[in-house]
Amino acid sequence: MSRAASHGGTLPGGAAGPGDTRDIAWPPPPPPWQSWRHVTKLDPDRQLPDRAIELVLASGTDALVLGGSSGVTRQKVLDLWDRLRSAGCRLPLVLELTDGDLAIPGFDLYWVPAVLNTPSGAWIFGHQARAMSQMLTTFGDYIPWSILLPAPYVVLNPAATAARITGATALTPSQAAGYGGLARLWRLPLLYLEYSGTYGDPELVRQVRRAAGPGTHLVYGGGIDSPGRAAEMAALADTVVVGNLVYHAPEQLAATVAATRQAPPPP
Ligand code: 1GP
Repeated sequence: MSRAASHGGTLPGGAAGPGDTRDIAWPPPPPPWQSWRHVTKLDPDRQLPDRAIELVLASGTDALVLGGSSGVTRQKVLDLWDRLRSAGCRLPLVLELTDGDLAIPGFDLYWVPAVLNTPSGAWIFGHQARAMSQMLTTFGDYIPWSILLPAPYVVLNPAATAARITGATALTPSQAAGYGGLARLWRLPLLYLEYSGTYGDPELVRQVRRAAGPGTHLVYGGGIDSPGRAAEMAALADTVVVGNLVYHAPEQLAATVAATRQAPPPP
């Protein structure tokens, strides 16, 4: 049995995405996400000028993640995806699957988020189980398991929307390291330290990196708005994510990519 067939063959109806009606093998092989050093996050709920899209695509970033903490709808994702395709995007596209309604076929990879440091179990697995149930009902054998990736978050900026929604609170470096140790214990392939909107504590990232061990891919996001910050976090985390800069000063994104590439990978 071919790889595609073993995972479900072609898409129902042969749809590959907006405007594309060819049959395609589904799912494609997972992209080499472990080698991505710099990822750019685009929020389908935010206005993004054409010029900013051009600068993102020219920046040298390794991949694009489409996602946001609130207001993301299926139509907004499709609209942004269409704009990226129209602009000639050839980068791997990741969709953050925060809701069953966002289960849109055709992305290269899907991050299925959970927030680990929340007092509410609903944000750890409750919403995800409901979304998964919906997907099992809707897509059944067509669920592309090989390109679904768990994205467990530790949310570290109490002022961020994700923290306010989930009740996540600030952590000391040693408290955060506990989540790194749990990631190692549970063999989590990825752990996302999310400071969205503010620059994080390098010492906390260092301690989490050490606790998580080599088997967990550490992602850092938050407040990277200069080459210096990109370099500092890229030396501590396997992947750095840049979001807000695209909306405030997209012409500076390429410099964060260059700094990330020059930084030594974390020990
Ligand atoms: C957001 O981690 C990303 O989910 C990036 O954070 O928007 O602060 O760059 P910023």
